[in-house]
Amino acid sequence: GPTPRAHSYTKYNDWNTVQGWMNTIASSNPNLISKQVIGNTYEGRPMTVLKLGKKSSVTKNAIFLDCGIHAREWIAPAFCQWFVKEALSTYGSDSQMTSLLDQMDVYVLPVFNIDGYDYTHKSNRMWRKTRSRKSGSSCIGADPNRNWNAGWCTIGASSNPCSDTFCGYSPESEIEVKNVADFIRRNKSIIKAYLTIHSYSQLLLFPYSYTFQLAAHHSELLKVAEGASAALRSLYGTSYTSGPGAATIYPAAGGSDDWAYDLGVKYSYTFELRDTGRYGFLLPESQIKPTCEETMLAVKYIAAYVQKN
Ligand code: ING
Ligand code: ZN
Repeated sequence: GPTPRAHSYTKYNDWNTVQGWMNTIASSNPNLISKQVIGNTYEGRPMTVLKLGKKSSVTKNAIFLDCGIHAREWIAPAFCQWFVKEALSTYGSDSQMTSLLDQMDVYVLPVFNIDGYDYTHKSNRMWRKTRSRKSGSSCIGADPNRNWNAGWCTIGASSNPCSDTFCGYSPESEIEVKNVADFIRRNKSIIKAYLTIHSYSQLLLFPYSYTFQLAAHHSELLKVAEGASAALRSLYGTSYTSGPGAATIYPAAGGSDDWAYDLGVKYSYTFELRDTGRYGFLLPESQIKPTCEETMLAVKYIAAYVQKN
């Protein structure tokens, strides 16, 4: 195949470059990283999860982190790559990261919607959905954040295959969603937190989005979100709003955080990273570093809380 471009943590790497980076980083850090393919995308690309953590003889609890459910939200995969780099480079020197990876594993899926991400690099920068096809419709793809079995397609989602928020033909009709849902179901006894990275709007959301009812753990989820947002703000003053999805952004059924929460993963959060609309999805590469640095503080805050609870 073609030679991958050089990987950079301060650039928006295309899929081939991310894939090459995963191979390199995993083989250079065998003591802290292992790779596993959890299935293939609709177009046949391997969905590779990086498991970060010190090897242990006892079963470790874990955090699941995914980025890039939506194809055009390029800062999200950039954050997952940054997280992996920071985890490796600060393990052994940063006491919090060391203790986190000693006690827990972090499963990182750097690009969830790989087919869509590839399409945004090659054909249409503003594509959001998957790239699945079905005979009978000329429209392509479903919204992978409307396709989970959580109030599926009841509110804030469309049953029109041509819509950008098409919920799909059934829950988990999108193979990428099915692959991740299967992985989380298989590991549900150990997964204590589910974190999913989107952009943009500077929000830290938690269940529910499919209903205005408050989650059973609403107060605790809000307290942790506010602590995480304060940690994030401490670096550059970037302001985040925290709250349940339905009331904070808009009601929307079939989202991954609601699904994970209803499965029993209590600490379930959706990040909407920078900015608030000046650049939107087209966040300049010059903002990758500050965005990732500040977001690390919020993710580490949540991880530390989960670790001690
Ligand atoms: N926002 C999310 C979306 O899928 C969201 C908001 C979060 C909806 C959680 C449902 C559940 O529309 C972006 N920017 O994608
Ligand atoms: Zn999104």
